[in-house]
Amino acid sequence: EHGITKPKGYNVSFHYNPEMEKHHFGMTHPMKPWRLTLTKSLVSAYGMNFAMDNYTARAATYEELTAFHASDYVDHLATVAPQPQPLDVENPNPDLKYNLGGSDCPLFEGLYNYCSLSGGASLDAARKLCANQSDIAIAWGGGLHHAKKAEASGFCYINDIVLAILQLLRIHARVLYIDIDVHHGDGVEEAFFSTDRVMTVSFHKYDPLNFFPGTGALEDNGPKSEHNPGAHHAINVPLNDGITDEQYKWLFESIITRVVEKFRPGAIALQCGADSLAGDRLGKFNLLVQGHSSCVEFCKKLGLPLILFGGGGYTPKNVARAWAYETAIAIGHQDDIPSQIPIHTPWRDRFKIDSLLPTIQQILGEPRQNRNTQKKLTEIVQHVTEQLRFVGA
Ligand code: V1S
Ligand code: CA
Ligand code: ZN
Repeated sequence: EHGITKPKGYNVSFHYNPEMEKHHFGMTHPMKPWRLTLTKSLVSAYGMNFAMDNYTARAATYEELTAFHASDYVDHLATVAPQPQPLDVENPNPDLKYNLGGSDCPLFEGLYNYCSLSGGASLDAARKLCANQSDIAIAWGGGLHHAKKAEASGFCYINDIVLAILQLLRIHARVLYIDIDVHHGDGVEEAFFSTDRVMTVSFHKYDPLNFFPGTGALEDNGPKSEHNPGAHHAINVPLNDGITDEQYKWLFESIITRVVEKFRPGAIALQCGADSLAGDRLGKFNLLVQGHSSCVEFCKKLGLPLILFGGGGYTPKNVARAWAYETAIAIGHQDDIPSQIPIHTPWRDRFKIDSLLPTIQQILGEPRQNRNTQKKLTEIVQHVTEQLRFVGA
């Protein structure tokens, strides 16, 4: 009936827990965990599950979370009350210390469960790669790149990416982290600031005073403090509104080709934040699913063990399109899935447009003004090339 069968010669695993969608950040909050359900329903409607190993992700344990996070922070996360604590001048509310309870990182029912499920999915994915049981492992519930060792930030409480990379480092001498979320991957960058075993590359909108988190300038390549092996191992690609598929693909491929050549990673961790797509509620790029997913396709072709994480993405129907199409790329079926969203897809009405790959006109009507000049993009590639002179043997 459907033509989707297991790819020969390599394995893809899909790590997901339907419990994640039951958590709510609040009505006005842009992060909607049910986008994961929408993604999963599209993946299943296309029959993609027949071509991968599907796992119900477990929750990460306390010990696993504290492999990166401070135990006092994890202890606090495990006990926080969704209601604001009464004001006590003698004992200041510890929520503030950990940046919890504000509008970006609210306290909600089941928060600790949500965090450990996201961490568990990414850890399971990393372990499948380490055990050589998967060539590509997918964890769309992960990708929460802003979380710090002892602090929540930008909708992220537990940095599942750092936890996963720590696993990969048990097997691989060097791991390459790439981040195509519209925001700077600051938490992952900072976690590996002092090692030359992880190189981080983030593509993001950069406008320090007006766009979160405000870090990630071209010149920020890791602290150049005395004998820091991590110096030059952070690469930042600051962009402006309106970047197109053609420009993004060119930049991505130019930079990643050079990085892989010099750094020679043993595995790649790719954060696929879908807020870099056109029509996102927070992001303002002009990327289509085609351009976004070309990054996944390019990484797959490098032939290294690959882990795919989710991340941002605030227009759920477009998030589901991108992550479903990127799942198709992982299993090698992107060219033989119908371009029309299957009629039996649950929540099909949510997609509005019945194409899996809508045009920019269908999404936005008029594309956003592109504020990225080719001159600036060429300068970025030039800067990266110069940075890479300090990297590798
Ligand atoms: N941009 C943006 C944005 N929008 C919100 C927000 C809006 C409505 C709410 F009810 C709650 C929050 N917060 C922000 C950003 C954080 C963006 C995080 C992106 C996460 C990721 O995609 O990279 C990975 C999952 N926060 C801010 O801009 C901070 C403020 C400075 C302004 C907004 N207010 C609400 C908080 C402080
Ligand atoms: Ca990014
Ligand atoms: Zn984002």
